[in-house]
Amino acid sequence: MENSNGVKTPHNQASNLVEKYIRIEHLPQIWCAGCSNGIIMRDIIQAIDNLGLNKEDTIIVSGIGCSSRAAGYLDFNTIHTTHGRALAFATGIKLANPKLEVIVITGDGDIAAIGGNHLIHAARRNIGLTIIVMNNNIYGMTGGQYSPTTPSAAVGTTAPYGNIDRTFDIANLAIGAGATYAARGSAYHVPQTIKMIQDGIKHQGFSIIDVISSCPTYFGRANKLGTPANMLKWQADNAVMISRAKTMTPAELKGKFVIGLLHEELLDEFTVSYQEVIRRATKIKGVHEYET
Ligand SMILES: Cc1ncc(C[n+]2csc(CCOP(=O)(O)OP(=O)(O)O)c2C)c(N)n1
Repeated sequence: MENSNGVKTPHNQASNLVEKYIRIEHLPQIWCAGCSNGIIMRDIIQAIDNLGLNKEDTIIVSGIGCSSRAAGYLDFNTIHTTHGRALAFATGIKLANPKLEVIVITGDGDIAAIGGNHLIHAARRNIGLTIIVMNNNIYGMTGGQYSPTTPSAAVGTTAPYGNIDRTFDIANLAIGAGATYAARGSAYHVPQTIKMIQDGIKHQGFSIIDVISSCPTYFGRANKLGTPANMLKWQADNAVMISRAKTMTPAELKGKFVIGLLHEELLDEFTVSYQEVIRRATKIKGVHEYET
């Protein structure tokens, strides 16, 4: 859509994205007023649109949670699975047809608590999936229980006197497990996050983009973080670009979060290696005689 002068306005670009990629019949969505998940969902479809991906070959997989509801709103081939198991379903889809672009949308609880073991093994395999974490530091859907990314000392409904667990850094956890692309964005940093998602989709191997999101209803209210706008301002004020973070001391980085491309390397992708196994297995000469 264009305005009367033939210029594409941001509003019209957004309308185009809605018409192209949103299942209007599933609206209104369930997210609370002020939730950042809608911003991140828009980042995802903008990245897909920029890359010109074919809708039929783009598969969106999600688990369970507020964030995982995105799979229901997006007009691709989508599957809304079970809590924590999105990566198991995504792995099956990618292995069945490696040509598909398989994108997982998940929450911090879904990917790092109940789904934590799937995360480390999918990363270790370097399977070509793109994971986008809407990381709101809390279990939103079930009422604000603390999650693996709830900051130490923050309050949740299951930690009314303050969380005593140390938090997971999801991107670094994935890097440690073998992810070959890891980046961190935030709901506030829209253009940067769109670029990270695009690069993650293009990457040949396991990619994860940890996007800091805000949940004003549970996390914000319990921790007295103010309005949704205050929570976005917190992201703006406390994000540090990776290039700058490298020059800062741990004391200077305390309470901040690092954004940008955190890790990228090229290693054998799992479905490619698996095709090689199939090739060898189909050349069986006898029951115990395999080509080496
Ligand atoms: C096996 C199983 N255990 C627990 C639940 C309940 N449950 C649903 S969503 C959720 C937490 C979601 O948190 P997160 O993944 O961080 O997503 P958010 O809602 O914050 O986006 C839980 C515990 C469930 N549906 N299935």
